[in-house]
Amino acid sequence: MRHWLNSLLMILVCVLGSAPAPAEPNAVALYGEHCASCHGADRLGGIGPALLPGNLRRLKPARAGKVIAKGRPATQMPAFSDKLAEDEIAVLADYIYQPPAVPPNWNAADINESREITSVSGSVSAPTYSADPLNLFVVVETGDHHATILDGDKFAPLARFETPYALHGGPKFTPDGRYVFFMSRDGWVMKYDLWALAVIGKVRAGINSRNIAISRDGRHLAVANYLPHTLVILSTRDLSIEKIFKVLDRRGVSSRVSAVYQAPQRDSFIAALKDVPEIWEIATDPNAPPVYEGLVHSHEKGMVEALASSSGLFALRRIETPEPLDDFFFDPAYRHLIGSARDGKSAIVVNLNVGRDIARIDLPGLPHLGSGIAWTYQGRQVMATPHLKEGRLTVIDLTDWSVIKTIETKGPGFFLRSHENTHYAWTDVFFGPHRDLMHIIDKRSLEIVRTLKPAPGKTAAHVEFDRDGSHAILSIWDRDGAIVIYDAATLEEVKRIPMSKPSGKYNVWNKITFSEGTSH
Ligand code: DHE
Repeated sequence: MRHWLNSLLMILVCVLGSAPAPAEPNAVALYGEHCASCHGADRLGGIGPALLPGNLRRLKPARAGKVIAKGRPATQMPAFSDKLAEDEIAVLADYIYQPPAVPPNWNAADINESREITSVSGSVSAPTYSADPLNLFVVVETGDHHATILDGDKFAPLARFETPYALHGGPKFTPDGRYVFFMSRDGWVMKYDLWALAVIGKVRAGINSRNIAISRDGRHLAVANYLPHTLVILSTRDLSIEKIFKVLDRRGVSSRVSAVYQAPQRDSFIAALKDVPEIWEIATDPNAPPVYEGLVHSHEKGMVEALASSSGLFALRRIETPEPLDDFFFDPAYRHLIGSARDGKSAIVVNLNVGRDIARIDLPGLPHLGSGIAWTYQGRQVMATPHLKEGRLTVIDLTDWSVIKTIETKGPGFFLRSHENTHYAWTDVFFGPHRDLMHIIDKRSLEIVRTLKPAPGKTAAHVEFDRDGSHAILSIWDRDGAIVIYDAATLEEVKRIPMSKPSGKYNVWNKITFSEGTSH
């Protein structure tokens, strides 16, 4: 009997073992059939965003599966749950986080081919509305990838238009305040005419980009890229390429560019490099004096070149630092910068004139120096920075780099804002259970004097003042969000306008005059 049963079991094991296994869904084929038409056969993006690991860093893999299944409301991303089985969705969600077999490139030909320009100089000779063109706000709404132009006196929208997907960083304005440039994380740069209230054109300058900076004279726009490792300079006139820097340090090591900034007093761009211990300064003055670099190792040519030098427009000066530095704060004279050290616990002060580091400041809790602002406190110039990992604001004396006060907050913050004409600085509590709070700090006492809760349960973030500093505008960071306008002196709410996740807002006057209370 036992023998008979064993034989039966053997037969069953053989039959089951030889049954064909269900076919594994093929990610490449599924991608080609369902995704490539919008996101590009090479995953570099098309109507939809690029689907590469670097571009997806802010989307958790578990969430990616949900987006494929359910789509994204208010975008062109449809739901696939009726077309694809669960395992097919899982395979696709995994596939888009795999690096492509060949690292994608984006060269001058790709940039040129992407360029679309409708009109170079704009179609009007004066603003087409009666509002003060220098007191407009540009509000970036990342909820549905639009921007709103707001009259800064009446707080009434003048125009609303579609932007490239996932804008990041502040838009940059020409010195006369007429044109504004936006950048998306997928590398698209868009030019908009604030007089005609019309899009002028766009170009894709990279695959995964960080931010843009405009030169002091408003002629050149620098684009910082993670992918490829380039810093691209465009003409602001027609978005054509002026120069592409392949980013290699003196030893020939390639690097991503974390960010690029305008240094107005120096007439230059300053770039933070992510992977190498160098800061780059690029002249935007056509008469810039020569920069001698000494012996330079040329990785590409495999040799040492003697006394490399450059002068004039786009001359490159390299400042070596003890370690790669990120996320810069500049003092108001642009003589020094403070950059975050790798350990997330300290910052390094670099004197840009002499070209070397001069101090290290203990700043535990990952300071967000890019959001730092400066003002005068008891006759001294100070700056304050929020921290991304700890609930505090640190106030630093800009004359001796000492920490003069730590202000405890209800949680880690992201942005900090003020204006020359107000005694208050506004800082959010971006992360954690208190993300719906906004602290108001008196710049004279360095104390929190009021805490607002504009929309319970919803993140309150990013404040910008109007031209004369009499009003502060705050964002309710939600798809079903709003901007809330406050009287900057009484701290009372004046108006609320519904918007779709208004991530940041930017006042033309404060930007073009480099107001000390705002980002530049
Ligand atoms: Fe930003 C500005 C870097 C995540 C919203 N952010 C900047 C700038 C840099 C930077 C270098 C300055 C650029 C400029 O204005 O020219 N940001 C980084 C990061 O390294 C970080 C931490 C990780 C990353 O994913 O890149 C990061 N940033 C975010 C977000 O998650 C935010 C909150 C939402 C989003 O839209 O991505 C965000 N960053 C912003 C905003 C600004 C910004 C709104 C412009 C601030 C300003 O007032 O000028």
